[in-house]
Formats: sequence, C-alpha cells, structure tokens
Amino acid sequence: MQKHALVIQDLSCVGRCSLLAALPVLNACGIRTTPLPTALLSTHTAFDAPHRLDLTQDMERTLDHWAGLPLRFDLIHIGYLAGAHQLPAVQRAVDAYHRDGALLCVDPAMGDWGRAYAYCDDALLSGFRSLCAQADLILPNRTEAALLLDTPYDKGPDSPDKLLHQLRALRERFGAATVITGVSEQDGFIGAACLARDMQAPRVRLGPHLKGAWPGTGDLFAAALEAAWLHGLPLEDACGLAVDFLHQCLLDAPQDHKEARYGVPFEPVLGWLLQRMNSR
Ligand code: PXL
Repeated sequence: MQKHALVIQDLSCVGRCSLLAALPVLNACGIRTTPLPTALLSTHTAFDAPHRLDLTQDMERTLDHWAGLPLRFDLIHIGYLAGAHQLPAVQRAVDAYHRDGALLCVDPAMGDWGRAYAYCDDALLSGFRSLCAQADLILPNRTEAALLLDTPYDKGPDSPDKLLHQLRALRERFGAATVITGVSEQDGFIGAACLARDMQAPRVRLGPHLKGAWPGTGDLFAAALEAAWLHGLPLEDACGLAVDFLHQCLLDAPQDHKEARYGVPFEPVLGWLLQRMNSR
C-alpha cells in the first residue's frame, strides 16, 4: 500500500523551505502527501518584510471538510507554525489522525543558531512541548533541544557524553525517539545524533561541515529521514541516509549569503536519494 503523509507547516513561496522542501522529497520517494498549510508567506523570514497570510481559520475549515472523508495517514509531520494561536487547530489534526499506526513526527520549529525565533513565545514553547510529548519522533536542532529542556545553549563542539545526556533527557521527558540535528563532535564536521526508543547508545552520523547557512536544511533532513523510515529502514539508518542526502545537496549549494537565501538545490539529488533508499 502506498504510504500517505500529512504535512503541517507553512507555504513560503520563495526560499525552498517548509512545504516546498518536504513535499517534493516525500513525493519523490513514492509517498503520497497531503499538506495542511499553517500560513502563506511570499518568502521565508530571512528575506525582508515578507507578505504573510495566517491560515488558522482555513486549517479549521479544512479539518471540518476532511472530517467527512475517509482519510488515513501513515505519518504526520508538524513543523513551522504561525504562532501559539494555531496550537488548537494542530491538536485537532493530531487527535483526528494520530491513530491506526500513524507516526507523529514533531520538528519543534522554534529557533536556530542558539536563539529562539522572534515569534517563539512561552505559549508556543509550551505547545511544542505538549506536541513532543505525544510524538513518536522528535527532531529538534541543538537550539530547540536546549529550549525544550530549558537548559542553556552550548556552542559546542558536542562531547559524546553531552550528546548522550541531552538525547536521554529528551527521550525520557517526551517518551519519543529523538534525533538532534546540527550536532558537531569535531570541528569541520556536522550531522545528526539519534536515540531510538530501544537504543542504549546514540548513533551519530557526520559529514564535512560546508561553510554557509541555508534555509530549509532541517525540513529537507526531516523529510528524507521520514521517507526512509516509512520505507522500513531502522531509525539510525534513516538518520544516516538523511545526513548523507543533505551533504550531497549542499555540494552544489551557493555559499554567498544572498544566493543561499533561495535555498538548497536538492532537486537534482532526489534520484540519488531514492536509489540509496531502494538499495537498502
Ligand atoms: O525552515 C524553517 C522555516 C520555515 N518556515 C519559515 C521560516 C523558516 C526558517 O526561518 O522562516 C517561514
């Protein structure tokens, strides 16, 4: 049976992040996708003054309409929200569709580079904590891991002990398999560390740390990992493949800040991803 993913995050028209990163990756991997857009933005927020349209009411109307349809999902992904006021609509989607074996994956999009995004207030943080507590998999970056645990952000590098401590603390607090992105145990390398529900020790996968900052890397990583997980790969292998996928995508990415804002050129690498996934 074809797998079906519900993807709840914004539609930013320019900049290849959120839905514009998640849907093509999942689709290329043979997964049917249904978006529930949280907001429409003319660009992502690293451009000046994007036009924003909050879609909270449209989320509610969409869920009203869907209630009459026999929709079932294998995976629900929650990412960037327009604010804490959307949490009731998101919870409604979780209540309706997190059942019958559907996996709930929460990427608590709250910050990066050691700082919370301007829109992330206490209500959104506590809402994301509540969603993480219902999740099967959580995917915070290093900044979001610190926010979720209410611990200070540590610039790193990450010692293996510190990573293990943080992964265990997250898994214990939220009861979910946990992947932390953007970890760096050695200078010049970056990747992700994962701790599934049944794992004693974390698995870390690193690749060369290329200079630059691109929007949407977390969204591409999450989609590749989720696709591989739905294909039946164990979480640690899915996580490793997602790190490798991102590295392949970034080999040809522009490093200049103005160009990098348009996102990661992942489209030519989708064939590579599918081939790697099918060869497992
Ligand atoms: O990729 C995360 C993300 C999603 N959506 C919007 C963003 C960002 C990161 O900045 O601005 C609108």
